[in-house]
Amino acid sequence: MTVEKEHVIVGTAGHIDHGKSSLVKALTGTDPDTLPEEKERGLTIELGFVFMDIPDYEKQIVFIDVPGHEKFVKTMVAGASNVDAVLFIIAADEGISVQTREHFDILQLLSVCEGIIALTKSDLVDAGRLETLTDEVRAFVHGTFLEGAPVIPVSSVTGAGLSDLKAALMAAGRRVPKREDSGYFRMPIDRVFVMHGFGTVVAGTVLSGDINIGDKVEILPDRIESKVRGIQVHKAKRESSGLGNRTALNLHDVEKDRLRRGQCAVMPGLAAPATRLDARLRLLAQAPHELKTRDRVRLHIGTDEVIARVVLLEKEKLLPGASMLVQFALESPTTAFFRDRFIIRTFSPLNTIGGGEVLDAAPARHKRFDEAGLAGVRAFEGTGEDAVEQVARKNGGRSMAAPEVSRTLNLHSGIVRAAVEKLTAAGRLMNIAGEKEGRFIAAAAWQKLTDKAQSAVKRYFKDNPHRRFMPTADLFSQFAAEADEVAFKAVVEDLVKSGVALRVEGGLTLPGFEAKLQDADQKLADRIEAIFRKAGFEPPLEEDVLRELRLPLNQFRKIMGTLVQQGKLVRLDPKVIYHREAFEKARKSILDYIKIKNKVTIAEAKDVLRVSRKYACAVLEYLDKIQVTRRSGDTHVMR
Ligand SMILES: Nc1nc2c(ncn2[C@@H]2O[C@H](COP(=O)(O)OP(=O)(O)O)[C@@H](O)[C@H]2O)c(=O)[nH]1
Ligand SMILES: [Mg+2]
Repeated sequence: MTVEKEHVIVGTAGHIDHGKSSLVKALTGTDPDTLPEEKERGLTIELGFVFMDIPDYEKQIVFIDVPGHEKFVKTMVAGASNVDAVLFIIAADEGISVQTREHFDILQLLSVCEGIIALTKSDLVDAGRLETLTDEVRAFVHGTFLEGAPVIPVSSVTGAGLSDLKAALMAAGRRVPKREDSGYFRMPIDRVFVMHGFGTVVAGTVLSGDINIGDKVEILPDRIESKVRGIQVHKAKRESSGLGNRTALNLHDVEKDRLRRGQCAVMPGLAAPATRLDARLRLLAQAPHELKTRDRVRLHIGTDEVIARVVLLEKEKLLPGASMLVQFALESPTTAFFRDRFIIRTFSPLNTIGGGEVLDAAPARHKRFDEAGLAGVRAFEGTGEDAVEQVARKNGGRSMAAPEVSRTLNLHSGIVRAAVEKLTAAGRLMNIAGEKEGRFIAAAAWQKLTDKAQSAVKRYFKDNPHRRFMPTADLFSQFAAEADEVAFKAVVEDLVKSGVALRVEGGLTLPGFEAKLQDADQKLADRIEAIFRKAGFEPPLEEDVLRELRLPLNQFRKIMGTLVQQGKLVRLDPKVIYHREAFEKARKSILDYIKIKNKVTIAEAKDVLRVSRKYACAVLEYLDKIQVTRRSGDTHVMR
């Protein structure tokens, strides 16, 4: 396998006709404008991708050349959304122009933090003009990420300044930090094409994880499942590709017309399509007007563009220059992750007016101005730990493990594990399944569940004083919607440990609680008990007792159930019920027999108890069931 040089993705930016594409060509020898229409009109329409070969350089510079025309800002944003650095271009003759400003706003909103400024067409102006423009540009970028960036006059026509620019690009490339890797494959798609003999291809920059030939991928938000048939990096075939690399994937069995820029190729199951986004939105100071709730905007995220309504969560209006927590209600789904950057534009005129950071890509609908809800959204702005805790809180009583949180936040599992450890130590998460499995729920959810379980158990015995215990399944059914089994078991464990409830066979009871029947029922119960006591090892069928007592079926069942729950009667199988005393006597006789003979058969049990086969079977099988004995071929032996 060839080891790729680490890619440094450099996006061009700047006003139309300022010489962006010409400069990329002058630097690399390759024209980024490849479409016939682009050549004819001398205008960049599509993103152009050009690799710059510098043999002795340890990294691989890749240019994404963007269109400068105002009609194609959308394409520019798709190109700029994942760059490592910008080559910011201003023509020496024209100076700072409309899209110079707009592109610069976009770069800042997308949090690009490395760049170089090239003053192009230096051959058209004199030294004095270059000097004044340099001052102007320095003032323009003052206080931004480009404040200390080199400003280099160049000419693509004469070649002046190109070697300085190349040196500056290499230095900037070295400064670009390695991208943080969540480890989960994700690549926003910026190009889709069909290659002869290769099939349908999607291309983009890998933002996290690795991809190998044969891997399954999912195309979001459309949930198209496919498999990687081939991989190309830098126009060469590869077995795999990874973080930061410009990558083309040949997809198995997907028609081109189901694919488009804006989709995202991910590890299958990594995320659900996003239909709402919680975010911090900042409005540019020069935005032409304030934003009101329910305003419609174009949201550009990753390489995608969707239409959304903004719900302002904190105040009635968002003023230019201010920021606020918002929820975007998307008119069509997109793909988004925690901490993704985005920009928003208005419809007409088409203007970039703001941008920000995604906090929650799968939020519930929020009530506006609701402090409790807002605190949850804000948690995603805090430390990584706050975000991890908030993911657990959102999950309520459904327990999670670190890898699930790691996928939800698209953060490396190591980071999440460390956060979980700290949060557990601080009592903000409850570890509920021991160290090994490491499942947890938020402490607040834990409190809610244990409180609810306590009152549910108490209420059960208040409502059902004739019951000796509450079946665990009855309790669980009350939690089915809000807790999973792991959390529920931990809650029950806690009830028992804290002495609120006692564990008995089949369920829970309260300490000191005794099942009671009402007087009339109690008299009947005594009669029934007497019938079974007297019957010894050969008790009657239930229906015979029922017939004898002439009771309504419901009442009879309730009394029988209570007698069984109270332990006065023992149900050996659906048909055979022994009085407790008879059962204990039978048990002793059988066990005494086994002690001498080491085993007992049904025929032997018949003789020992002097009963028919039916009863002998029932006794032996019940002893197996309660794990006093076990079956071994035709015999039963001690366990
Ligand atoms: N004199 C001169 N003309 C240039 C230079 N760079 C580009 N141009 C011209 O400016 C026009 C626009 O260039 P282009 O690279 O397409 O600009 P883009 O829209 O920013 O990509 C073309 O006619 C180029 O020939 C330069 O350094 N000197
Ligand atoms: Mg161009």
